[in-house]
Amino acid sequence: MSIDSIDPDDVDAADILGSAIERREDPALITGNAEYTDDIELPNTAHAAILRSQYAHATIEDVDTSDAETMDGVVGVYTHDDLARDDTPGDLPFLIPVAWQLPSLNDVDHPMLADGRVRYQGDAIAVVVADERYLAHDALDNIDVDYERRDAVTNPSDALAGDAPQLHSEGDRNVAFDWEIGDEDKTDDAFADADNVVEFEADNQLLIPNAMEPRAAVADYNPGTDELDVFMTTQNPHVHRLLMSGVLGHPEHKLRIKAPDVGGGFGSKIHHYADEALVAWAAKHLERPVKWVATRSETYLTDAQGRGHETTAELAVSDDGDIEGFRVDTKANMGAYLSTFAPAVPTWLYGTLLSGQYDIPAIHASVKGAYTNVPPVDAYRGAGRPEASFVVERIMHLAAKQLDIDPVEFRKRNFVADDDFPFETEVAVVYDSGEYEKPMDEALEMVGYEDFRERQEQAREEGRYLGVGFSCYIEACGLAPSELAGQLGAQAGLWESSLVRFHPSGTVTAFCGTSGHGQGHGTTYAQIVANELGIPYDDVEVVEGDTDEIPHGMGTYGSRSAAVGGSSLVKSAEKVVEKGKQIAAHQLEADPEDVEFDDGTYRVAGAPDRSIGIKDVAGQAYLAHDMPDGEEPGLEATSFYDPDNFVFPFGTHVAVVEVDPESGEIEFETYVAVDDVGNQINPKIVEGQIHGGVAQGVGQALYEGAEYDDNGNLVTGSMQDYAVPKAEHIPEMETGSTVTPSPHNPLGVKGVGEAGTIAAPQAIVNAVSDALDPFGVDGVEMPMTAERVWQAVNEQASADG
Ligand code: MCN
Repeated sequence: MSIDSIDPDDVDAADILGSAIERREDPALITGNAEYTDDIELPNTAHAAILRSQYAHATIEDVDTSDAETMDGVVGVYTHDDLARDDTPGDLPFLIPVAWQLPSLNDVDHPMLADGRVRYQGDAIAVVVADERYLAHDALDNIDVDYERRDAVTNPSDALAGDAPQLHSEGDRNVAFDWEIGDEDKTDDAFADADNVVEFEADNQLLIPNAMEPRAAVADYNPGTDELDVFMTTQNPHVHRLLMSGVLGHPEHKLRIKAPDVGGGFGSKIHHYADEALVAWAAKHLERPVKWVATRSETYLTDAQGRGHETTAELAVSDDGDIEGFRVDTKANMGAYLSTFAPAVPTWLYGTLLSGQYDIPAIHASVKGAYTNVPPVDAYRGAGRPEASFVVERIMHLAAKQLDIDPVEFRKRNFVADDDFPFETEVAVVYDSGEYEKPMDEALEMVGYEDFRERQEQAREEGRYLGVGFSCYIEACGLAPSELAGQLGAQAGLWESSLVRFHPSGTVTAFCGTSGHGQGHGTTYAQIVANELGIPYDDVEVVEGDTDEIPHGMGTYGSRSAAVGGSSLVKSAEKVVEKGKQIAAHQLEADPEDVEFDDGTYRVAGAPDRSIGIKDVAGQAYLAHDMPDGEEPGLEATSFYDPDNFVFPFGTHVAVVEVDPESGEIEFETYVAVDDVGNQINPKIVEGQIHGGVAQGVGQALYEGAEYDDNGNLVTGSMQDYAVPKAEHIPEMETGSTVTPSPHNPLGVKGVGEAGTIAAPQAIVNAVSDALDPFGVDGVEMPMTAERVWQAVNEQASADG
């Protein structure tokens, strides 16, 4: 069952919001007419290449750049000392922590180029700028680095052990922070009296984001005006402008960040990396455009990675199957330095979701962040929420099994009840709205659960091992509510801004501070604005991703664009309609109080023939000789929209697999996803986001994982070693949806961009665990390669004697 796209010309204007119209972005993207950063060709551009540490941990005794500097065509070679000698950026750390405040945060310096020490394989040491790209790369081979190697540590539990190699001189040297949430005493009491305690222990492996387009930047400096333009692969241009302006000491108002078309990000292009800032610095220093495009190997070595948790958890459950307490202890890999949002991910974005869809009366979680010799670990699709959902839904599976209760019945027994919303959890958030049984029931129907156990039994008799796995996830997204985020400890407010501008001819440009990079905002935002203004969809153009054009913005991540950016557009459009009413009343010689607006037309109440369309009003706003008293010409409005809560999408995903215990192979029989993302602006785009998200979840469950050897060398440093799933590895998906509008925004929407990724891994792990129940296997570590599955079966067989 898949939704068909509709030609927008076939949709009545009144139905444009909520229609599955085809994405307007796609023709350019699939015909080679998109413009990515690497497509930008400025005259006299020089090219940068970055020398990266070959070791994960070493002292740098010396960097000799003399041979590289004398190569024909090399324009400059720079190390940390060169930056320090320059007025900008001097010796500044490049990270300005904008993320959540943590009293225990041990914030360490992160120089743009190594200052006598490298802490992960790929840490930047020097930058070469040359007339040609390949020359710059060749010159890297002529830089001589004298390293003294140190021991490396790549996982958090080893890094936190007493005898671990220490990464930094600051604080308790491998401890990034120590954080907790919930009520420890209440949770201890729940466990003291518990009938049953269910235990869980598992890693949530490190993942590498793998956007189609590698990170890239082109910087252009005008010494006459001091204007510095940086075109780059960013998900949040205004945030990058603020951070880069601080790092370079360049005035914010003379720095422009523009995101051309961006080929995916999945979180990895939110963060402020050294590389893009170095390109901007070099362009300014050389007074010449400079371009840098990461090689695929560089993205593997340096893009901020995701997940990286080691967790133990316990669930206290009564004999009747009521959950009474939940205790979680997590060690989170932060990598070598703190990336932009990193501290927020394993704390507030993780701990606050540990109640899942359940009414759990006592929860306590503690999280320790550890510095290790891997690249910085930060937000990657889902960011903290997949890790939370994984722990919750794995332990739900194990608890149902231990208590011998059907996993569906056990979940339903503990769901937050429909009439308990808004529901305040034990971990600091208030869920907005939900009806958790609905998607569960729809998914059960779709998967044919009624007959499944019988089929499973029959198959087992034939020597075939089928398993079903559930994931009833919840996520918190629409990242914004400034006040709430502040109460949770965020340093910066989060909101979104937009500008809706009528042109005199009656067409509209809608500007928004979010910055889509694959999510189809051009389509969905135009649907929103056309609907609000009652004008044809084709008359609305959407602009994002340019700090010179858009008033301000916080960017696209945390599935916030529809709920916050979209709502901001509603507010701006409402202001436009209101101003238009004054002008319409003036034109119609009526009292504005008597003028009504509907379907793009202003009418005098009770006199339907006295009317004027909003497009004509726009013409009058710019061209008329007189305006109503107190009104300025023009028809546009700006809004900064700040909601009062997050939105909480939810759903049930079900995987049905067959596992061959002889070979360890896993095959999908079906994968069902029923999601509730509130009202849907465009069901086709929603479905596409779920498909993409589930594909990444399948990747984590079965194929992907960043692996390091004992020396901290990345052994999965290319697409040959890091198994991004191909189309043939993704199951045929059946999607369904329920609709529970959020009361916290005017569109009633919840986010969808991360839902699939949050939901999928544990549905698949639970399905494999269910299939292997006859072999006594409770679970297999992700990625569940055939080898690991086979080993799990055989180890259990040996253990059983
Ligand atoms: N939408 C809708 N109805 C809803 C909710 C959303 O029609 N109820 C539409 C939106 O209007 C938007 C799309 O669905 O066109 C996604 O909206 P939203 O959930 O608000 O998420 P964002 O636009 O903020 O996108 C961020 C999210 C994240 S956090 C990651 S990571 C991710 C993702 O989106 N990275 C992506 N999806 C991606 N898709 C692509 N192609 N590439 C990425 O890098």
